[in-house]
This record gives sequence, C-alpha cells and structure tokens, in this order.
Amino acid sequence: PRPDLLSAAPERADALARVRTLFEETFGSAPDGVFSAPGRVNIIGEHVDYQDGLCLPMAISHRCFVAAARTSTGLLRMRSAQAEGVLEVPIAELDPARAGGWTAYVEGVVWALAARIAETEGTSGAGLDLVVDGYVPLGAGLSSSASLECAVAEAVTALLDLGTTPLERVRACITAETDYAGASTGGLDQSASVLCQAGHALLLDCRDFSTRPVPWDLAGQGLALLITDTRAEHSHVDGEYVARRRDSETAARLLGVPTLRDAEHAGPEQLADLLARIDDATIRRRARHVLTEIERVREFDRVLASGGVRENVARLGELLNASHDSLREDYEVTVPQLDVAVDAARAAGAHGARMTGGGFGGSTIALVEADAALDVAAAIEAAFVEQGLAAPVFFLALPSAGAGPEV
Ligand code: GAF
Repeated sequence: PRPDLLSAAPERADALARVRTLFEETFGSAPDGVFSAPGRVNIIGEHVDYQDGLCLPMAISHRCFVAAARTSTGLLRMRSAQAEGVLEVPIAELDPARAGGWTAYVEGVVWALAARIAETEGTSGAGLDLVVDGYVPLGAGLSSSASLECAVAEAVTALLDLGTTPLERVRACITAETDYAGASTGGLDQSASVLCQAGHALLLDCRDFSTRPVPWDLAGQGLALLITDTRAEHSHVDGEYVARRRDSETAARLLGVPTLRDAEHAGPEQLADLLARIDDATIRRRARHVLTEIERVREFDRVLASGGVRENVARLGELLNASHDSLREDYEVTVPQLDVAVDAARAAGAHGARMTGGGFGGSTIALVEADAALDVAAAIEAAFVEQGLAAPVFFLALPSAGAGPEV
C-alpha cells in the first residue's frame, strides 16, 4: 500500500493563519472574524434536487475560509488566495448583469441578502472587506462554489448582525448561484454546506429543504468512503446540466405533475405504467432515473435506520451501484473518467461505487473496507494509467461540520 496516494485537507490552524495573514497584508488590519463552509459529497440522490427529490449528502473536510471585516465604505472589497488582485464594487450597485468569475459567488450572496441588509443597516453605508481561501478542489464536483457562497453568508450575517436562520442562508446562497452567478442548480450543494453536521449524513427533502441528520460513522465500523477526483473538470453553467434539467421538466409536464416527486407510484408495475405514458424514449429514460433515484434514497435511508452501515453494507453498495448505472445509462451524465473509476473500484472489491455531484467530470465515491482503501485507490490509478487518463486524486470523505464561524 502507498499511503501517499491519499491527500488530506490542510490543518485547520494552518488554513486559519494563512487567510488571516492574507487579510492583514491586503487590508492593513486584522479581520473581525473568520468563517468557513465545507464542500460535500452526495452519498446518493443525484440529479433529483431540482425535481423536489430526496438527497443524502455529507460535508467533507475540505473547506473554504473567509476572513472578513465590517467597514463604513459602502464597498464590497474582495480578494482570493486563488486569484490576483483586489476587486471592489459598491454594495448598492451589485447587479447580476456584471457577474463574472469567482467574485460572482461573493457578490451574489450579498446581493441576495440586500433586502435584509437594508432592513438592518438602512442607508448607513456599511461595507465589507473579504479575503477568501478555498481548499475544496475547483471543478471537482465537490461543491467549491457552494462552500464559497456559504462561508460568505456566514460572514455577512455575523458582521452585519443580520440574524438570518440557517435555512435563510441556504436560500440566499441558492439565489446567489442561480440568479446572480447564472448556474441553474437545485440547492443540494448549499443545503449540504450549511446544514450538515459532523459525524452525520443529511437526509434532505428538496420539496421544502427540510432535513434530518443521519448517523454516518464509517470509521467506527471499519469502513471508508473513498473520493476519487478524476480531474475531468466540469461546470454547471454549461449546456448539458441545463439540458438534463429541461428534460426532467418536460417529463413532469408530460405526466401532468408539477415535479417528478409528485408522480407517486406504489411499486415497479405502477412505475412501468407511468413511464409508458411518455412517448419520447429519451425523456422516458430521464424520468426513470429521477423516479428510481428518489426510491433508492428512500431505501438507503430505511436500510441505514434498520441497523447501520456494517450490517447492511452489501445492500447499500448495491444501491450506490444502481445509482451510478442509472446516471450512466438513463441520465447520461457520466464521462469515461467517472465510469473507469467506478468500474475499477468495483473490480477491486468496493462494496459499491458511483459518481457524485453533477457529473460530466468531477468525482466518484466508493464504499470500501477501511483497510482496503489504499488498494482500491491504487487499482483506480492503475486503470487510469492503462486508459491513458491523467492521474486522479484521492481523499477520504470524513463527515464534517457545516458552515460557521471559526473560533
Ligand atoms: C450539482 C448541482 F449543483 C446540484 O444542485 C445537483 O443538481 C447536483 O449537481 C446533481 O445531483 O451539484
């Protein structure tokens, strides 16, 4: 085994020191506070959030850190450890039409909270200086943009005394992503980044964003969730994600329901009858993915509640596999890198493996025996070499806390 195959998130203390130092170098004084929010993996429940479905994400240990101070300049001044220069915009002039690059995810959150800021601050001309430092790999399907939005929402709420609830912050971050940054996503990522709890997965009902923490102690049961960042970069602003979303909306329309979540069916026979009402074969397959995926989340949750991961590892693995196969065949959002990683993990003895996140690149997860994680990673790496693909990066998914202030 090669322990160096597994990458780790930086030590929290080092990350804090780095973002504080960059803030002082940039703005000449210490920040009022540092805030952070995690990336996520979705364990199961993929491409169902925008159809009011059920998802089961968990926060990972990679986080975005934001050092911030309140000012009286009326300006939003922003610097990133991952980009050049300090960018600034008067808060009163924030406008989706000017959105571009990484600052859209910062501006969008402040813009989404503008009414709240006006209520609290009136026209007092409050401003914010922010330095962001993200450790969630970009474009890896691990929600780097949500981690940035959610860390900013924590900072804005705390420093401007907005008193928002966690759910209001989730909604502000979703608005930032969809209406300001222009990525028409479904809310899974922002909900996970704000609401996840350490040691738990989060059962998320996207109908109303209600949640229930689900104990998820893999390490205590000799198991691990291996993340493979395939390094095939993806983006949600691109056409394919939007096209799938449109297909699912078409399916709901053809079935005469507001969302596919409303297309209730009691079992496989009723599901077949329901799907037979859709003539277009592609739209029918899209609907089949969403409807069966929601059922898989229900079953995953039931199985977990009935006795934990270890006792049910075979069935949970089957559900992960079925989720991936449905995303590959019916929803068509995988790419060769994702399929190679999943196939290699399964062949190397993983209980189950699937892509996680939006697809078209990004990452996979594999449920493995803890003492086999390195061997599974090595097998995936070897498969990538054999296929002439760029080397992937491996992490363990350790269930971490949601967004909040750093002490
Ligand atoms: C991306 C989106 F941002 C989420 O809203 C969700 O649709 C996911 O893809 C697929 O489950 O992460």
